[in-house]
Amino acid sequence: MTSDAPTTDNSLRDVGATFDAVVVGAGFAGMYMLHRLRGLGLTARVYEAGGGVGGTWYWNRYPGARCDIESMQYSFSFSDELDQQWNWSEKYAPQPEILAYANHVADRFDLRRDIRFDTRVTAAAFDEQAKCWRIETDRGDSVSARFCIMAVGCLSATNRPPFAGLEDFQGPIYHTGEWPHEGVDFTGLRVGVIGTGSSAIQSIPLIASQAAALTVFQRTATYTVPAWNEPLTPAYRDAVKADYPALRAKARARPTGFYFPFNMKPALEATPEERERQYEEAWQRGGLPFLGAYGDLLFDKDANDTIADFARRKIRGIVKDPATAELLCPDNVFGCKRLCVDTGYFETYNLPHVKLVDVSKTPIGRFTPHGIAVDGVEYPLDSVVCATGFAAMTGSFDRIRITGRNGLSLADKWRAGPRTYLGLATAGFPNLFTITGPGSPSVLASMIQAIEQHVDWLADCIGHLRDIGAATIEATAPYEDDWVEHVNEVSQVSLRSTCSSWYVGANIPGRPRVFMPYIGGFPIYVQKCNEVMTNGFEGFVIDGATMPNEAPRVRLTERWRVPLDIEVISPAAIAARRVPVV
Ligand code: N01
Repeated sequence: MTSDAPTTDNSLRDVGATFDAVVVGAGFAGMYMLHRLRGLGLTARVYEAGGGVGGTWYWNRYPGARCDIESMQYSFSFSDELDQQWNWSEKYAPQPEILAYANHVADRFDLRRDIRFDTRVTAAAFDEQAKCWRIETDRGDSVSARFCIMAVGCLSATNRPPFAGLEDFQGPIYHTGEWPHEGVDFTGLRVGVIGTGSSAIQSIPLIASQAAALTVFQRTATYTVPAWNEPLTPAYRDAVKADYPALRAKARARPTGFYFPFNMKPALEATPEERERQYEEAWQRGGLPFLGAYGDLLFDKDANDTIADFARRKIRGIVKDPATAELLCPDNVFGCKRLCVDTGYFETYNLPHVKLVDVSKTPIGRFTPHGIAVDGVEYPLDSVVCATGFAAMTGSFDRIRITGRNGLSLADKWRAGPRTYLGLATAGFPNLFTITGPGSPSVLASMIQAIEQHVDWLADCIGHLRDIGAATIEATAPYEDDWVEHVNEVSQVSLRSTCSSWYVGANIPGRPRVFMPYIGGFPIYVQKCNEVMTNGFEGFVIDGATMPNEAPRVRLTERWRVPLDIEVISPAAIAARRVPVV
């Protein structure tokens, strides 16, 4: 392996340099991957399109942006010292604090010297003769690397619908996922927000608190549960830190990769009174765990109807104008689209200057110079916020020209939907890895835990290849086909596969409809990854080894070998594939 990494200076370009690995992206995935590659003694270069680390948390600076997994769990778990030293201020940390954490990690582990910022990878092509990747950037870098590791994020490529007349609009148009760093002051302005997903739901109450008038354009009403966010007391933090490893272990044993109390009892076995009490208690605890009120909510439509009905009654109880309340009541499966977590979202529609416009039947017609026209009515606006989401899971790959063996382009291979083995690799693309790629739990788990598990597995894999002197590793088509089929099959037993969400690519016209993340549950997935490794990377072909492919030494992956939490994932639940996933 090479050791000729050039010195880093963001003004310098890498031309003709060779690295052991190139990592694309310096979000949490790219940062941790770099740390682990260094631990193996390898040379690595990270290219990052943004001006700093943090990925999602670098770009999504819209008002109200915060995590919706409790802060004490929404963080790296690989360093006890890091866990002990960092103090989260709130139950759900705001974006600036999560970004500060990412920067702290970058400093603490001295990551920046191997990261080139403001540099977007434009092309990556596998050189079959040299058995390496040739990688190019928009700043003129042209390098070679044995491994090319895509840490490009699942929700990074913004979706900007091509509304007619966009160029006519005289005011600014923002996207929540590419928010101006200097912030936006909406004071006294007439603001339009398009979309009612998580980003809109977090930002709308804060935009409404500044704007003179706010018009929300809603295509699909959204279920959202109150966060009940609050400051974290030192006593609470100390209590968690006193046994942090135990909390981390409990989280790993959960289908979601984060811990919260879960009730496995089926909703339909409870009496209506019991259900009401249970839902009310869960609502008062708030957040994503609301979906853990019963074990069958995402598997049985009748059970789901009971929680959906409860949520609609909550909306009608909060929103004073009955017509607006009805428009805000979703009629789809509860939790089918990603559940949202809010602070004062529905209450915002009681403000006299906030208006809801239904664009479900009559879509947005066009932007005019001074507003947006729907169904012949013009809504006057000074600025517009597109909270229109992302080309999820595969959009970030589409932005890079990726070419594997025999000139096969990844875009062509994935045209009918992404195809991967374990969400980690794809046949025809040796030594190309995808951190939290499609086909892995990724967005259905706590992202940072999902990232860490992938990175640890990849580090062990790369370490093993070095140990046996191998040149390449590549997923094989039959194993990939089986995995793709399994991902698809498991998704069918969940009600989640039934609606037009970004999980299936249906938020953007023309994308293939495929359930992209793996919904079988985090621990079951981890077990599969570990088995593949201990069986000598079953399903992969390893080429050029100078030593036998003996059972790999499991180094980092060991910490993911936790016993399944049988309280939550009972054998019966697995048999019925009733894996509760929030
Ligand atoms: O995007 P979305 P997001 N005309 O796709 C609407 C994570 N996240 O940025 O539902 C009119 O959810 C679209 O309508 P429809 C989280 O995983 C987490 O809000 O497609 N409307 C929808 O209402 C989340 O799920 C946090 O019919 C159009 C909205 O725009 C994911 O990121 C915070 C339209 C897009 O909602 C994405 O969330 C934020 C059109 N042409 C995000 N096109 C946390 O709390 C789209 N829409 C951690």
